[in-house]
Amino acid sequence: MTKVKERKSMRDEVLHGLTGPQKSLPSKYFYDERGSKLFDEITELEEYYPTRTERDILKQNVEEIGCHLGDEVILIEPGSGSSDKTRILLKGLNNIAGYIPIDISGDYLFSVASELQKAFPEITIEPLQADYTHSIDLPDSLPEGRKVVFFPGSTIGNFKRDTVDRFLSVVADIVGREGAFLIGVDLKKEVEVLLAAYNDSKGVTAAFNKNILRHINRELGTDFDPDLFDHKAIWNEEENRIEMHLVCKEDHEVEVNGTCITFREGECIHTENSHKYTLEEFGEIVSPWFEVKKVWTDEKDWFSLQYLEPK
Ligand code: AVJ
Repeated sequence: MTKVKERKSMRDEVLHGLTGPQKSLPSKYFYDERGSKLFDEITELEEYYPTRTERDILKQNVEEIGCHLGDEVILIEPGSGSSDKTRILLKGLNNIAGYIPIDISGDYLFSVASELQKAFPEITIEPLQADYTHSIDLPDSLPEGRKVVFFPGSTIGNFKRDTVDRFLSVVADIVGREGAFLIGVDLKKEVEVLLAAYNDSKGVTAAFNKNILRHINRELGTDFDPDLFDHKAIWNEEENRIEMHLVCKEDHEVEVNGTCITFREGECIHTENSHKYTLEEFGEIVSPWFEVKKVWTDEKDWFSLQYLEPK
């Protein structure tokens, strides 16, 4: 039942994206099983600084982070995936009473949650399968405590401005007046560093980018040839973001659910945005809902972990 609904919406989104004046595909479709593995590989690349930098910031400041979070914390993580960075908090702090990982991919979510429950028997772990971009309905049976949303990875950088605003208001809503928001935000830096992070020398990011076509082929029965496209990552100066595109290498056509899509040589499919902020810009963006109370960064100021409280 759900599967049919998901398929239909993927087909609609793909068709919508490929029939506009600038072809595009939603970046969430990078992440099938192979895509998630390729992303894990990206996080281990020398050029891809965000993951290791954020992990170091968490490790080096875990005690201070704990002081800001308070006494009895219910940690809520939208898009929890492997809960990798969260383990640093669960291990390093003794004030976490509950952990609610939220993810769209149920099987993975429940297996990670049961593994975590074994590793941290004193913490109440209640996984929630949901698409957090729409809204978040927390279970009624939550343990008592201060609700803190944890959103690492600078995933907020992938959202368009209206989605950022919607997400911030959802977070403000679920944490309530007494809650808090702990978020990882990638910062502006030299363009060369940014470009290398999204166009690595081993070609892992290129494979990751092209995988979106393989994923769509498998789900929708289409016949995209990933070899007819090149990976491209650019810095868009006006929009303050890295953009990933797939550049068509020769004229061809692909049928999507009865609609023929024409590709011209040199034409691009826009597959991802990754916005980079200054601390000032980010503070401005969250200001209708949150006040930035504390910022931790690395010594190069490449990445930030920010502690926010509702206004
Ligand atoms: C995990 C979505 C934040 O934008 O840096 C990595 C995804 N794309 N390399 C990012 C990604 C290309 C990543 N996010």
